[in-house]
Amino acid sequence: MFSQVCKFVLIFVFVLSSLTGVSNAKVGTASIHKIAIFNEKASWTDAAAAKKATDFIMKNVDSVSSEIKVYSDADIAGFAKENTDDGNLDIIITFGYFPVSLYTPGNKQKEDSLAEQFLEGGDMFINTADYIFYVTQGGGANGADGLKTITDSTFDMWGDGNSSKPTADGKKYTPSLKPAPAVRPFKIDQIKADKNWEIEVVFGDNNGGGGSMADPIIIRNKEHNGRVCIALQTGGAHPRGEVIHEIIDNYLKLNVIAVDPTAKIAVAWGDIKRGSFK
Ligand SMILES: [Ca+2]
Ligand SMILES: [Ca+2]
Repeated sequence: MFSQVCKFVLIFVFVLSSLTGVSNAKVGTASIHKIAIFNEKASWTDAAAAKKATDFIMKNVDSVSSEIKVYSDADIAGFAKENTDDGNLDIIITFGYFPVSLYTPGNKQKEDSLAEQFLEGGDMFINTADYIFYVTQGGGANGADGLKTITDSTFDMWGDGNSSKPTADGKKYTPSLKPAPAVRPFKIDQIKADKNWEIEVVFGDNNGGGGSMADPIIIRNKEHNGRVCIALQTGGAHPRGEVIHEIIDNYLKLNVIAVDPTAKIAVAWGDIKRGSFK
């Protein structure tokens, strides 16, 4: 009943904002369209643990308007192509191994990889276990340059010995998150120093709030709205599926709206007025 009321309110607000041309970025309408999970290969976790986390996410996530599906390396390229620049927020989840079909190993695709296009279309990567974009076919063939190349930044995640505690937002949104090693964190000062990226939310850091090394965290690009989320980038057994599920359903569901909502609504309303709305 409550969710039905919520849906009604959201539809009402959407219609109202369409009519007035005003959009509230905190109000979402089915904000997440599709989720693709890649667990064919993993690093710093094993196939069985990645499968278990995948099952948990697929069983529990309820804020996706279209579908959640597991993709092979061969097929995930098609997912990325179909869902880039489609006006919806789509998510690719990885377990420390990055698919070859999205990014040719070795960082030769400087700007034109499917991974970078997906991100720059306003979509999102969530990664757990090993360093995001680092390990691929041939082991660490992308290395630390994978993150730099795909995000057009100088970010690194060398944080050996670091550990993470839930922040206030972590306690609020990700109750399954417990203090844990976080040896490949985002570095807060690097994000703040980059004119193109900003910190969206920190669920855990080395200080339990206001720290310098963050994991889990979501960063967002100010221009294209693409998001990168890391969650428990460390080895060993952790509640990876639970925390990712909570980030999606407790945080993203309430705080994220589809890509560039104002422009989209304006275009849609223009189409309605011109009688060309499809
Ligand atoms: Ca999309
Ligand atoms: Ca690039």
